[in-house]
Amino acid sequence: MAPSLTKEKRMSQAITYERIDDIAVLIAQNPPVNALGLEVRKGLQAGIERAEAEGARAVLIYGDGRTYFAGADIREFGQPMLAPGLPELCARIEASPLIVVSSMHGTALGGGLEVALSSHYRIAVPSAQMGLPEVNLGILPGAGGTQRLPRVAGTETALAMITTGRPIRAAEALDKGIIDRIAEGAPREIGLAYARELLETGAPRRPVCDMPAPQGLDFDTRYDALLKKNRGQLSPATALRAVQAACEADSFDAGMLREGELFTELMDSDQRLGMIHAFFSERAVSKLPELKGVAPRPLAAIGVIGGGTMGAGIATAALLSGLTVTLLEMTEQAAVAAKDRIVGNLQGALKRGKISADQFEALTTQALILATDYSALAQADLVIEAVFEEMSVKKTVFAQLDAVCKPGAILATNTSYLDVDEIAAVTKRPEDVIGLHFFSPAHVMKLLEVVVADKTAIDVVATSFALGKMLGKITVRAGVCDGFIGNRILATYRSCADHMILDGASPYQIDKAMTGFGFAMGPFEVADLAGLDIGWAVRKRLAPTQDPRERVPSFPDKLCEDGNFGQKTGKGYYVYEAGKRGGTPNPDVPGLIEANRAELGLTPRDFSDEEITRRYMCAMVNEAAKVVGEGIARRPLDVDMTLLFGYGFPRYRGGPLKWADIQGLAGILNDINVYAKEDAFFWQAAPLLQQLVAEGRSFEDLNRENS
Ligand code: T1G
Repeated sequence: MAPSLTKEKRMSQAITYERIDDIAVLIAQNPPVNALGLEVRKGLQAGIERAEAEGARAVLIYGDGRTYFAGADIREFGQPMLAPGLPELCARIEASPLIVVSSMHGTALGGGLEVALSSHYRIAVPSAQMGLPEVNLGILPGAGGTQRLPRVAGTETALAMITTGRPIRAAEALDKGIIDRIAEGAPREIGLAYARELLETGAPRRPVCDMPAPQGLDFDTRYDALLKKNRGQLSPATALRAVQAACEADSFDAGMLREGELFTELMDSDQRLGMIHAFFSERAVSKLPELKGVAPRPLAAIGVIGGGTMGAGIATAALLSGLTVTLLEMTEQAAVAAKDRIVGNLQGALKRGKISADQFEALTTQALILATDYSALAQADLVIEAVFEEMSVKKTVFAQLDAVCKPGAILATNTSYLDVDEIAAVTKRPEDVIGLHFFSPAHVMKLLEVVVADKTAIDVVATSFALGKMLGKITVRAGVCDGFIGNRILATYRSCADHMILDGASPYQIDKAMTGFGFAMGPFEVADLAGLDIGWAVRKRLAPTQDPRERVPSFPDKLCEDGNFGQKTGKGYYVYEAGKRGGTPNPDVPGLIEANRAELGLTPRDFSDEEITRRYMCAMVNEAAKVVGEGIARRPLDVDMTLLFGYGFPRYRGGPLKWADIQGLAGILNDINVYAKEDAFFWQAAPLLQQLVAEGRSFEDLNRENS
């Protein structure tokens, strides 16, 4: 007998109600990701109440479009939560006398999985993913996830999912008892079939809140380990305390109360502000108003010139994204060495399960082509030059490319500092020239700076952003200046660190202070990793045009003159022993510093970690404000994403300019003016910073005005 269908009715703007025989169906329609905003919550609550009032025997909840609920509506954060709140809605769903079934597809995340866990039965399509990623937003699951998930999946599984935020696939969720069934088909059909079966078999309601409290474990040890592992990010360790409450509280409701307290604590934290800013900024950074409606040029086959670490990394990233790569080297031997590097990178991807053995075979034998003659690049859609960082070498390469590449091919340079306009000028097609600044290792680091030169055509910019998306990069638009966005700001906060050393601090104290701030590595550990010879080459290049008022230490050069380039030579600011992680302070360094101070007649003084951090961050913010003020970066969020994805800036602080807003710009400007009394040349306050303080505005205001 055909099911009888009651005419559908919208319970709210985002939820549609249907009745199919004994089953009330609640369909979420809140694109793009069915976020659990107010209208969705109201609609679900009204739908449950209507189903009960109209004598339905079961309720099916599913999402239209690409996914089941992907969580609370993050845009509502920071505003007063309007009723029904998510915790109350989940309690209402769970308490319903009817059987409630959730049918999941796409990404059931955060509040979405919490709604499913408050349902009595859960079914999913095989490709569905589910998780509680709230810690990645600086918060924790606040609608019962920390209380219900450990009850259905056990404490260990719940802790792993909640403190990492990592989603799992349906098969694992079934194995862990998080869902009851996997079925092929559309969420509506599999959901209806499952609900009918449950009714026909007289399946009972199964509120998770009635399940026994989960098994406890040594939470204190885990808490400390989480704090250490997350370098000061609070949400994972705090979320652990909420799961602990699920195990130790006298009742489910008492556990929910504790979850709510901890949730509010994190919601009111600066870290939540930083991480939400990062969430929306990493999505906004590649959306440029000027690219609206601009069609990218075709992109199927690219060329890479230079097969060193950088070139090999770029080629690897391109191969992994499905592009054909012709790698040009000067000699057969160099080309073979480059291939070995690329094959090594791809073997890593194979080991991590990112590609299959067949894909590995195809990439290394078909998609990658080696060449030693420029003519091999004649048909490439885009060529990326990654040769030695020397202007004359770059110009020679671009003159050759100009001669051989087809009309419409994009000629890109991977320079880290050099003037892209000057490079473009050696070609007859400067409109086709652009900077594509990758970060080492290029197949791992997420950041790509697209450096737009004066004559670069807009569709070349659009194609570069399309390439960034293909490669899975966070792509940031930068203007031309020495070091573009990231390296220019790096040079400034590194100088600030060197100045503090001349005045009494030590490289090791500075590294400790900045790892305490949340960086994975301090500036001197990073310098040793990147190679001290790179900074040395930059200092030599800039020395002829240096302003005599600039404080320039000599100890870094002395270190290099002695052949100490960091990890690659086993010695730099630290000494590295083979097979050992990290280094130990190089005993020669203090002597070099003392000699430099004596040379300059400087008497060292003590620095606290707080002062070191404050000066370091003020230098970073001040230079970043100049970069935005000059239009090298379009918006402050462009700088924040550059530092997050290219320079290890702690995500939970949102980026240097978000940090500055949270700290208060007036205080930062005041400190800069105080420091300027010691060194008026270095500490010249950025005009934009002065303007924002004078107008009582913030960097966030600029983000809003320019998005
Ligand atoms: N709220 C509001 N907007 C959202 C959103 C959300 N939860 N998720 C995505 N968007 C927007 C996003 O900004 C973008 O907008 C568009 O949707 C497409 O997203 C109590 C409080 C779901 C895996 O953390 O991880 O529940 O840029 O580009 O790559 O415990 O979005 O087009 O204008 O990312 O396919 C927990 C966050 C919330 C999931 C899809 N949930 N979202 O990825 O598309 S906290 C999350 C994602 C919570 C409760 C707590 C991803 C995605 P625009 P997109 P995608």
